[in-house]
Amino acid sequence: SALAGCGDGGGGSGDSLTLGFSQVGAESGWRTANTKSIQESAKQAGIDLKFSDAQGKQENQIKAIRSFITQRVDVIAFSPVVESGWETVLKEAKDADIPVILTDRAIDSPDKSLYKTFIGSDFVLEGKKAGEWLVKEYEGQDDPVNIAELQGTPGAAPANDRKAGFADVIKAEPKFKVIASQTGDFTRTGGKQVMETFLKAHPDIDVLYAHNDDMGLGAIEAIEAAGKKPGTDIKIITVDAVHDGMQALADGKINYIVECSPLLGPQLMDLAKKVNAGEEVPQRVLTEETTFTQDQAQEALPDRKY
Ligand code: GYE
Repeated sequence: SALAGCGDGGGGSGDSLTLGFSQVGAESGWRTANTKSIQESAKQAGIDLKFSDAQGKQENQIKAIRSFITQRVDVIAFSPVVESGWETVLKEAKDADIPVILTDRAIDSPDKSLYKTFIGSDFVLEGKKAGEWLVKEYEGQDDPVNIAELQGTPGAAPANDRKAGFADVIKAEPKFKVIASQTGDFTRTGGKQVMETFLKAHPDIDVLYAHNDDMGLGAIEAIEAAGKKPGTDIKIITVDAVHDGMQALADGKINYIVECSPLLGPQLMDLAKKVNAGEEVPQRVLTEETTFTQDQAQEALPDRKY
């Protein structure tokens, strides 16, 4: 521990770094892969990981962070379930001199001194990529395109940003109409249930835009149960590119996936070591990502790690 100049452990353990990590939960395939990446890379990096699962609740994350402060871990990292409401607890960490790393999701506080760095994807860009595919797909057609949207967890950065990026691109063409938009909470069950109600209320949905693969996969079940063909009768765009999503894309049930990488572990461990050593780190570390069509999914599937 960097704090324990005087007698931490003896026996050679004096150099080890303790990282407290508060995870959102286990809502999706993305999250499961992300947790695995963090746990495995902590082990590989020789970092003592204190892992806490918040089960989708901000109050649990705040409790976990407070307990990390009490335990005097060296570094705190967390993936904020929602964007707002973090100032108080992050000030407590700052006062205790424990550096914080935002992982995967951003917070909306203008006070950038509350954390050392933020590693994760550009969710607005992901939404834009989804919209750009749609614009190309319907190029030269004037008929209205009715879109249903399954949003992620209310107040979460990826839900807010994926919605905004998509809306920003499609607004250029009035034929695109979002006729229904609701949260499916990033889960398969959520996606299925909400899609069932969408289908009852709107028999004329042309396109589904789901903020993650899991909700898209749930929606596919609802579409099939309603006697329609996903990928054909209703075109589907999702975000993440986890294994089951990629399989559905390769099978023709999804039409396009915007990738969002969950493999943040190695970079996170690297950043944790640097901030613990007092080294400068960039305020923002972006993840590199691509997109997949059905053909590209067939090609990429055999080598996917998650
Ligand atoms: O896309 C979704 C998960 O924050 C990027 O959270 C993450 C999102 C991911 O539940 O599947």
